[in-house]
Amino acid sequence: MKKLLLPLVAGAFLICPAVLADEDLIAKAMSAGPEAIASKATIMLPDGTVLREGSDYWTCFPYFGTNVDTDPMCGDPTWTATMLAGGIDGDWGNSATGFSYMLAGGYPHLMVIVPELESYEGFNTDPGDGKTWVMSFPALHFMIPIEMEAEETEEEMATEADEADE
Ligand SMILES: [Cu+2]
Repeated sequence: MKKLLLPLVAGAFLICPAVLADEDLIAKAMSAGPEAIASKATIMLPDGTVLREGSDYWTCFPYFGTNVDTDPMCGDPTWTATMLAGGIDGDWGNSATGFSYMLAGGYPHLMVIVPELESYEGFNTDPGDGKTWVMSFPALHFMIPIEMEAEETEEEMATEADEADE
């Protein structure tokens, strides 16, 4: 009996994405971009399913490919079209310049893809050192760190309050 249960449990995990409520997916997608962008953006799943119609400029995704644990992203038309054409694992082609926000992940950043970039030798590849970094997966693109000012200010205020208490 136990042997039968294991595959059933594994199967339940596989259908997890479908179980996530649309509101949760939309909220997750919107967390990737600045409020002014996210509030008007089209919310889309990686397979092209539209969860919420928006303007035709920014499109926010709650995750990439089939991995719901990946960080959400808001892309401009070039970025969105490039991603939908190649998928997260595909060859994006780098045929045009496009921009994308990833503000909700471990390293909040802006991403830029550029056309016909043949060499990125010498560019920083470490996302943790505060510099612009370059990543070649799934396609060559630059990442620009962004500090989340609201959170920082709250932290600073808390620190200042602590110091005032002492
Ligand atoms: Cu990124």
